[in-house]
Amino acid sequence: MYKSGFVGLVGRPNVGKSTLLNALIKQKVAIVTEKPQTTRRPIRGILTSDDAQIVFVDLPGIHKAFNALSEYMLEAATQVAQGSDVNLFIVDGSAVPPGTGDVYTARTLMKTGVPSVLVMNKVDLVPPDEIDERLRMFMALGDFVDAVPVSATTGKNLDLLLETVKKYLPEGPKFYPEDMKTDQPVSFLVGEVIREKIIQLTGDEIPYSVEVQVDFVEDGQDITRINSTIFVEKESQKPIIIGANGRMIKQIGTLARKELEAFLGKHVFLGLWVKVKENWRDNREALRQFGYGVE
Ligand SMILES: Nc1nc2c(ncn2[C@@H]2O[C@H](COP(=O)(O)OP(=O)(O)O)[C@@H](O)[C@H]2O)c(=O)[nH]1
Ligand SMILES: [Mg+2]
Repeated sequence: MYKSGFVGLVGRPNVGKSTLLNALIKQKVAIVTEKPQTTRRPIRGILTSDDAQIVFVDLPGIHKAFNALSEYMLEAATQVAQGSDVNLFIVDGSAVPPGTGDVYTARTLMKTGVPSVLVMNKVDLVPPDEIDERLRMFMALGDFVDAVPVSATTGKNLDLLLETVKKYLPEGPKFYPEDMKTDQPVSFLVGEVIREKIIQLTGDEIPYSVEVQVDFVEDGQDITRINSTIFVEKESQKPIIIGANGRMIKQIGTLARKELEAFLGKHVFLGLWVKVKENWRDNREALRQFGYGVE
């Protein structure tokens, strides 16, 4: 019997959802940073094996909304969780006791009625003799069908997690070709890689204010030409992205280009531009233009 289905990765920001997705798929399909709320849209990663095709959906972290963008993020996460076949409730095992963010997320998950598996991530940071007790603390937050302690960074128990997920998947066909690991278009991945470098290289104020739009990806014989625009919210943020003598934007461009060259297997010419879109995170029209499906 072949099984298939959609599995939501649900949890508060920064518990390691995107890291876990990349580890399960064995390819970077979602960007990872030390800062919370990096993932803004659902990202699908596809894992095909002899007995199942699992479509993992990395979701924005569940947290209270504070602007139009975070309203979109919360709504997208909740909607996907409602439509999944199985949800993974991902928590950070190194952060106990569970916080209000975990409680709120667990409650949101329980309301979906979809079977939820507790996944306690970052066990590489947990003393072995405390694992069971911490699992119990998180189990108490809801009615979970199973619990698996894992480490997305060391790979511990990821096989066990896959076996557990398969138990709860329905019988079904392959939805995607076997060799497909994500259904995101290349241009989306390009924008995300650039955004990741900006988040990693700039200070506290910038990461959340940045949106990256890819203007074109032109695939030539030996070189891929990419033009991309970085949007910030205020004029005063432009010089931070550009840096003294253009050093910051150069560094962003170099790191992004190297990663994209490795991914595409080709030379990349990357043109970056910086523009201001006033207060875009609270501007529904701007959000729509940027492709966030806000009503
Ligand atoms: N020690 C440890 N760190 C992890 C693990 N998984 C993720 N992280 C780190 O936690 C941070 C947040 O990860 P990310 O995947 O972006 O979290 P997300 O916001 O839930 O998607 C990053 O700095 C990761 O490197 C893990 O299993 N062990
Ligand atoms: Mg993420």
